[in-house]
Amino acid sequence: MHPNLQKTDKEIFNILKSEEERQTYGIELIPSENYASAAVMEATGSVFTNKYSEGYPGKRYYGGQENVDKVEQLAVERAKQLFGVDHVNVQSYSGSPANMAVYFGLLEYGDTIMGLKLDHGGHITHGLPISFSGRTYNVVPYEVEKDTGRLNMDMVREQALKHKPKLIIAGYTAYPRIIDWKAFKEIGDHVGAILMADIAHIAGLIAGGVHPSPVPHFDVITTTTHKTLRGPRGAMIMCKEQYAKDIDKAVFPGLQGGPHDNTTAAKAVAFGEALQPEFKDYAAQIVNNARALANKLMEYGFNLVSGGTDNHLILIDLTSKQIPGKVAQECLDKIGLTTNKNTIPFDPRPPFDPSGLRLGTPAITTRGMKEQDMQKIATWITAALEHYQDDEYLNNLKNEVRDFCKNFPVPGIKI
Ligand code: DSN
Repeated sequence: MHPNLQKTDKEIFNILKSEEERQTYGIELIPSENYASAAVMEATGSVFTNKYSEGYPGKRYYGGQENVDKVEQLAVERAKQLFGVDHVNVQSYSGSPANMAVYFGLLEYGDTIMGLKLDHGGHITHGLPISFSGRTYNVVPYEVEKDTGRLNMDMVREQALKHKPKLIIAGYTAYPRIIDWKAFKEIGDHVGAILMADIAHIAGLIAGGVHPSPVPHFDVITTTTHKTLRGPRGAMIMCKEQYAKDIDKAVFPGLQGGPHDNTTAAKAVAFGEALQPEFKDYAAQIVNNARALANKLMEYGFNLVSGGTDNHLILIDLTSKQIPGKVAQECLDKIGLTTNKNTIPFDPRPPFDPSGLRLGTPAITTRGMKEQDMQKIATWITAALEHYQDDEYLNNLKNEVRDFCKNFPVPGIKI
């Protein structure tokens, strides 16, 4: 594979081969990652990367758009069909610019926004003080409940009533439970707030019918396209018709220049894949795998934030194991299990060395792993963390993991 790269750029070729090895012989447990299909990668690497197309289909600032227009229209139509929304903008470069576009299009600087705190499971762009969102808007964050690690909608309502935000954000990066969209709608209606759902993590679960959809209740919905949705790196914004013009203007020319047409083509391919009946089975298996992994980890004595999972992700509170998140992540890296250290709600430790470890099942489910394989993964996690200072022991586990991975090919990689 990659014969041209091999000829012209040995350095990048070698690093790429090494990454293909890592992805093939390791177990990918970062909940925001996935393996895009070979078709999605072909579109990403296609000649559409050569084109400029500022504007929207039928209204561009450059010539030669007859194919790009078709690609973008297909991406939009497929996304509409997948999520049942009025309007879609598929040009956002990624999740953060998509969120920024919503604020830029629908708010004035200084308006009040309400999102879940980052260390409670929110996202940087939902109002972290040092991000553009925290510096540009008046942020009144909400939190999860201390005892349960879950959202308590009475607490959310209280915060909204107190501050009357112009925009309320729901949708998270480290929240393992079902989101009650309807309860947000009631709160939004009560205080007159615009509702924005950031479904980046769970878009594939919603498309696959295993998590409720915010579409009937929310005004604007952003999502990345590369997580559970299994497309290329990128994002899109969906909204009710009344916000369509403002959103489109905010994306272009408000924030962006030319869309990445190769990515748009790959988004269209991924949406086409997600419209196939087998995507529903995939989404259901992600959740079944996460539940099986969570149950086994709890059986082995791990504390999970919120006591388990309803979706694709698991947040382990390592406090009782007396091993910090950074050490745990590095230890698992040594045996080929890729995870990420993560804060837990009310974490006394700093974000770069927090008390938690975040795991997820989208990528391993793409490889065809099932519930029985989750038992093995839970056993490896437990054994590795119990022997985190024993390199020989960890090396033996690494070989076991490597052998196991040979049974599960990765889409688009031929070693
Ligand atoms: N970086 C993503 C995640 O890992 O959850 C969120 O943008």
